Amino acid sequence: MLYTRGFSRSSPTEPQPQNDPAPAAAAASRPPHLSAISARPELSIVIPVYNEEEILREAAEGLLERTRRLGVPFEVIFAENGSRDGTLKLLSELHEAHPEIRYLSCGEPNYGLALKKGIEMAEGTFVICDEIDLCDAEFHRAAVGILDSGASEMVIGSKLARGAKDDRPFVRHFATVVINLLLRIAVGFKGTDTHGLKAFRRSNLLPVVASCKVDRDLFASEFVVRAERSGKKIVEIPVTIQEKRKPSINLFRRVPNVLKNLVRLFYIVRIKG
Ligand SMILES: Nc1nc2c(ncn2[C@@H]2O[C@H](COP(=O)(O)OP(=O)(O)O)[C@@H](O)[C@H]2O)c(=O)[nH]1
Ligand SMILES: [Mg+2]
Repeated sequence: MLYTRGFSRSSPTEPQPQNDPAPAAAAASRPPHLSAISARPELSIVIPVYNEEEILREAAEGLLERTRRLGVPFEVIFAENGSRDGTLKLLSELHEAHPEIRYLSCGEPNYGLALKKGIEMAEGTFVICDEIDLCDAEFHRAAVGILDSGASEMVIGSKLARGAKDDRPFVRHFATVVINLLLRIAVGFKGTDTHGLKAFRRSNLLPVVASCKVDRDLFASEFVVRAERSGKKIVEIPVTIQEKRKPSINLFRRVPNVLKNLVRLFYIVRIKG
């Protein structure tokens, strides 16, 4: 496993991850009159959403506009569960209005399960996991560049890496520091952040996703830790975090579940192996 912070370049002698042959085959068999959007997407952006009716439309349409500038066929997958507001109705409207938007809805509120199902539904060569209050197009551009160059198999947008700027309230920044420390102690995590922005080549990381056992807040952590432990080349890039609104769930209400799943993760990773 190679763990790098900041941008890195692959050396010519480094083995390059295998290209997923399916998009090339799809492009070759596509009749010339069909637009790129009818081809399999090159990029899938997966965003779990819960009770987000206030910011969803503006964030989604802003994201579409910025992502179109990348000039590659893409899709945005919203993974919803448990919303009690108009999020689901809005998702249906957005899907009707924009061919790039797809969504799923799966039962009770559960961030990890939604993210996992969203990744499994994604069809792009590259998958980016984002959050509706971030939608960080700069990270998308940088991450796809790194993955495409073969320099890394997974790119993490870190709030704690050198050069990152975390403009969230101190208590939330501190919580990220604490959870990172607990992951280091419990499962030997070597990076600086697991929650939030990440990008990877779909075919390469799907088996890792499938092997994850915990859900809710710690699925994302298990995913990154398992990727690390299975020897994937991971690069962290520092991000600037400017949330568009306060978190939808109170930080302190999340603590019991995070601790419970941390103990589970310790057992699964360290004891069961
Ligand atoms: N599907 C789903 N999404 C969630 C859930 N909780 C939070 N999210 C989404 O996860 C992302 C991050 O949530 P946020 O409340 O900002 O928490 P933060 O990660 O601590 O900043 C947002 O896109 C939320 O809509 C949940 O229970 N289910
Ligand atoms: Mg947030």
